[in-house]
Amino acid sequence: PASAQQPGYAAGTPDGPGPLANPIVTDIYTADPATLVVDGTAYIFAGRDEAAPGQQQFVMREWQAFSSRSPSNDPAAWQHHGAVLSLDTFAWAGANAWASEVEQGPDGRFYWFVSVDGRTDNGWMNIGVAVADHPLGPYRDAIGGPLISDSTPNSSALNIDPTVFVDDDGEIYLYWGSYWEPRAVRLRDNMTALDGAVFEPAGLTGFWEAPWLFERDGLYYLAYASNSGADCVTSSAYACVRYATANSPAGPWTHRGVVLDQVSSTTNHPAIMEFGDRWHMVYHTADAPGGGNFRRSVAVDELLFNPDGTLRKVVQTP
Ligand code: FUB
Repeated sequence: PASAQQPGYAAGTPDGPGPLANPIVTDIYTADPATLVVDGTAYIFAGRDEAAPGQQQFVMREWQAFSSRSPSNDPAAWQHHGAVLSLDTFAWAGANAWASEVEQGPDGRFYWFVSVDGRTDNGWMNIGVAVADHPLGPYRDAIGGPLISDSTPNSSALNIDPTVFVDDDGEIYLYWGSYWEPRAVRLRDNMTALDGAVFEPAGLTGFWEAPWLFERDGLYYLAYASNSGADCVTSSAYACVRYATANSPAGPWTHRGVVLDQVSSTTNHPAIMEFGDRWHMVYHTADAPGGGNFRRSVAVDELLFNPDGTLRKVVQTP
């Protein structure tokens, strides 16, 4: 039962999830969370869904930031910093402030990798990079154009959903992709240039989109949205989160199963964070009042590991 798995996780009540629980933000709609922990502060960076009620398309123009020194699914645990990055930062971008991730580079600065449309239609997504001296900005365009685009050799069918990981040995990896085409490449120390060729990581069974790469006790994990398999979804319109493990951030990966079931929104998008002695799964749902597939809201739940390093399935706190 959830209360046994997650003792005291929700700060809403001493007995577990209470009225002050997911989604963590309800005054605006937020999606595609990314997490970062710096100097004892947890950050969530998320896109903002601005579709009107009933509008069946993404309307996303900016990214919002939240911080906490005691992260949980209690909305009161999170300070809201507003829009700290928008399409305006990228002079070459036209629309679609889709999924993103902030990672601290070897130079100590913060690099925000974003999915954006280079034009004003929905067909040409790119990965851009912004940089700042502080997680909350101010950010500026680090390149002046896309890091990854359709013209990047061997790029994905849809170049979205970047996840960046700086390993202890200094090697840096970027994973991204959608439409069943995961892609990976090493980055140079400056975080803004490719170091070698784009490759297709092996072993990511059922990959759809939304990769999240992290490491724990020398084992590498890649969580990702999948829209296939009876263990995953009731229909391919929805997605669960599967995960795979590897002995190297380059793979090859071994699929380990589903860590987060289908959620109430069609899209699913994981971010995973260690804070203190707890790990957290951050994702989005359609659960907020007035919510929907294009009016999503960020949720937080505890992520638990088995003694052998495999992941227990996340219990979704309503
Ligand atoms: O929010 C727009 C797109 O939907 C994201 O880039 C995907 O991960 C999915 O959540």
